[in-house]
Amino acid sequence: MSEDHLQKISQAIVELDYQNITKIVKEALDAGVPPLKVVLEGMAKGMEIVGQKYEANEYFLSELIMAGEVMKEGMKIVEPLLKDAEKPNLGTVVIGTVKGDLHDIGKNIVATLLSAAGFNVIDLGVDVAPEKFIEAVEKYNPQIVGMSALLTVTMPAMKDVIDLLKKRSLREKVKVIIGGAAVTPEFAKKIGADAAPKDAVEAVQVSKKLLGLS
Ligand code: B12
Repeated sequence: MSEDHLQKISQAIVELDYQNITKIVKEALDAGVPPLKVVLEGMAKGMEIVGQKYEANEYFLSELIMAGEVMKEGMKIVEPLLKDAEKPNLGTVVIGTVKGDLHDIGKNIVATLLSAAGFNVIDLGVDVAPEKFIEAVEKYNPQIVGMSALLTVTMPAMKDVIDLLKKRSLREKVKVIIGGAAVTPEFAKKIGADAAPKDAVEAVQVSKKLLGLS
């Protein structure tokens, strides 16, 4: 039953069904499908298929843009449900998508779940220059810096941020987590990040672990 709803959601993203995504997501939630499942096994799954279609030249840039809009529309319904009123204070996370990269759907989900878990999340947005990450670390004194990159060409910008943190003697003060479709634990190790959680759920678990909270 839950599978049918998730399949419908994923299909709505793939078919770029902006008109009906709200209704389809609401139906799933009303039927008791957990909000997190709606995001990760419904909408994110659909985005994966859209990416494959783009790679196969079945979809083009306009479809990528539309799919992003459909997912954002669906997120509007789910996001409030992921955020809890009563939360512990686990620390501060500064997060952003690195310079040159405009993908923010995954980063936003990570930010939402970290916030729902009790972290104070400072979201710097997209196309964030290394210097901006440093300024935010100096201003907000976070325990964790999170970086997102979806393009292989923008992944090196993550190393630029880590190098700049080292140069400013800030690296020891923060844990660094990175993510995005092409990011691997090996890459994280190579550039000197602390971890590369594969999705938003793991991002929360790993963040707590890095701070000795679980
Ligand atoms: C939607 C989309 C777009 C939208 C983005 C809209 C938006 N507001 O984000 C638009 C249309 C703008 C776009 C543009 C482009 N895109 Co695009 N896009 C995608 C697509 C289809 C889906 C991405 C997505 O949202 N996935 C859903 C989310 C939920 O998943 P996610 O981002 O991976 O996030 C999860 C994890 O990775 C992780 N995570 C993510 N960030 C972080 C951060 C931290 C700290 C942690 C811990 C975890 C974490 O947790 C998330 C949630 O579980 C992907 C295909 C794909 N399979 O990834 C291509 C894709 C990323 N795009 C691609 C390309 C080539 C482009 C363009 C260059 C196209 C062009 N010719 O112009 C431009 C580049 C623009 C730019 N400068 O950034 C390629 C990249 C190839 C590569 N390896 O470099 C992909 C892989 C498509 C493909 N198969 O070829 N794109």
